[in-house]
Amino acid sequence: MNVPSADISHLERAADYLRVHQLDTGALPGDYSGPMFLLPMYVGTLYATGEMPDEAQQADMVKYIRGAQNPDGGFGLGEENPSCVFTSVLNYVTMRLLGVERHDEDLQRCRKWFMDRGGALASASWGKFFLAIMNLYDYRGLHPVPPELWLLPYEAPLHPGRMWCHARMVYLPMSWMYGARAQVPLDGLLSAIREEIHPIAYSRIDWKAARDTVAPEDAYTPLSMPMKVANKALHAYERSPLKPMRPKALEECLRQIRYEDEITNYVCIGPVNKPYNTLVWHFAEPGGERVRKHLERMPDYLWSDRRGTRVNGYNNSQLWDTAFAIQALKAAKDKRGLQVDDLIEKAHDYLDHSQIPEDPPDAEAHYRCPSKGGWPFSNLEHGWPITDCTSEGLKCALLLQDEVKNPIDLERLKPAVDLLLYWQNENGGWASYERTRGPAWLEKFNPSDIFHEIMIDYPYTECSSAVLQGLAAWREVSPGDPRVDKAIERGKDFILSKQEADGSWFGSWGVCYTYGTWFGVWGLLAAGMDPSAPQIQKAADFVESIQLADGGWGETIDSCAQKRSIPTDEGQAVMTSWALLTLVKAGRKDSEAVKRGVTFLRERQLDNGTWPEEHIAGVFNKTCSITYDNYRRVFPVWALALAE
Ligand code: LAN
Repeated sequence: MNVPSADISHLERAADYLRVHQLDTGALPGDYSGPMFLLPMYVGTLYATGEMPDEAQQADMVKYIRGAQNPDGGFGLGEENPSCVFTSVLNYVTMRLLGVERHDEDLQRCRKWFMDRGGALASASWGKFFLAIMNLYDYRGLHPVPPELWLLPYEAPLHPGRMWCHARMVYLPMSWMYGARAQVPLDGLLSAIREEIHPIAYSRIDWKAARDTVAPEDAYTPLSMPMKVANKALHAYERSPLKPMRPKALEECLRQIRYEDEITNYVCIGPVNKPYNTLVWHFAEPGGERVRKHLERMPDYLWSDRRGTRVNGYNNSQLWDTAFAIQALKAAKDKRGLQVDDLIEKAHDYLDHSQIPEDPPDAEAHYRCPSKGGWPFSNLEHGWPITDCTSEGLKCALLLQDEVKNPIDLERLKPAVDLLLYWQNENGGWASYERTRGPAWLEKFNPSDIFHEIMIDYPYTECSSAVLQGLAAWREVSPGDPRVDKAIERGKDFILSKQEADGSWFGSWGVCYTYGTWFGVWGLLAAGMDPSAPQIQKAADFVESIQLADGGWGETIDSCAQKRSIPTDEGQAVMTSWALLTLVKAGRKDSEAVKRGVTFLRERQLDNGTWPEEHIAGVFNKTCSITYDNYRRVFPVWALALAE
């Protein structure tokens, strides 16, 4: 082991912070909030079921909403996004449901912002849909979400089973509620809100016209021609009194929902289908056992701190965060002699306990893949395995073989490797949860208005790189499997095909090119490319070219929607770390750029060992920002371990 004598007190402080905050399970807790439509759906669901949180929690939610309001009065899609009608109206409604009076100053500012743009009638379709459930919007003002799609043969490209699982699992309860025209009963408060969010009296609204009104702020993905044509046909179908397949379709939706609920222990795959599935059971079996089970798991999604209470973008991000922490700490131990055996041992426990032991029963009838050996993003109860999470889990398990008391047996890792191989797409890349199941033109039927590329599970640079790294680590301990060799070669070609002309890679799940390029470079190196290869040197040149004057790196969330790197005004610790990780592995450890980056990180560290909260570093579907709170506690450690 190479243990330099240099001062490592800054790394020790960073580790101390993690030590104090590590949970008994070994995981690291962290804020994973940011999308501004989640708390409204949560509160609306509790309001509908008559299970509103206690007063203290309600006040804490109001506190959060007020803090997230943009200076112009509106709310963004995510905390760091510019205002849009969708989340402005939903947060207005939420504050009202939480007991804030309509004359409240913040509410007035919010209302003015969305009224100037046409009120709730100009919201993206996801907002209108939720308002329809809450009886604040008429179902006639929605484009149909036909449950009958679930009865199509799987061969049909439009079968929901071919969609990206997140879109599929959100549109599933939506189809049921649309088909059943489910709505909470109108009460005094809802009647009042109805008149506050629309530009004209509720009874006079032209619902048909409202279907296609979308404020420019909400129309990131305007409806395509084919979608418009399809909507016309679907409306004709809705008008016909005879819908012979509807009862069967609704039954099929319930069957799928039941499966998702039970297999995830009522956690559900994400923060949208969780409240939606709860609502479905509230309407289908009011006061029933399923509603109770759902309500019990609602708080899994909450996050509270001094900024107030809000809803996370997943039930938590613990496996993901813990896997990166393991790799950062192990690097700091190996390269700098940091004493973190206790932390690593506990984190390994979490890893050990969150590997998925079995395939889901009757997987095919529910469009699920095998899961055995995989790792989820959050925890075992959630249980949906993900390509890159599985690979990060595998990497960590291999990394700690000689490190912990009870390393995960290699036999247990074989199914993880099989899963990774199974998930590879024909073009060599890996998508997020499943193989890509539908054609790219399905994106033309994206009805969301506001999210981009949600219809199918696309192969991503990040997921592909993570998997390559896992397979390469596996090959070290278990060489000679031609399936693995071939998968790595094909994966490498996929990553090369995604490199931009300037040497960078676009990041889909982190902001933005610093994230994508880190994965691009590490993926190619794992696949056996030499750091001196022109593609890697070009990537390093790109990274150096976007270093900021203060020695750090930083990109804004707009970089993701606009697909070009847009600098922040100051360096950001997390993005600086990604850049350093890239440069060091590209053979530039001794460069001036790396030295300045290291100084930047060291100077930015807080007394408590972490780094300041800064611009949001996570993103999804090109437009929505999401907080990865632990990134600022983990990535600087990793970068400093390797770069100093
Ligand atoms: C996530 C969270 C984890 C994330 C990573 C594993 C980090 C990534 O590498 C692959 C994609 C994935 C799994 C991911 C996909 C999109 C999610 C699920 C989210 C960003 C968390 C919330 C978001 C979900 C789609 C929000 C609901 C909105 C919809 C448009 C359906």
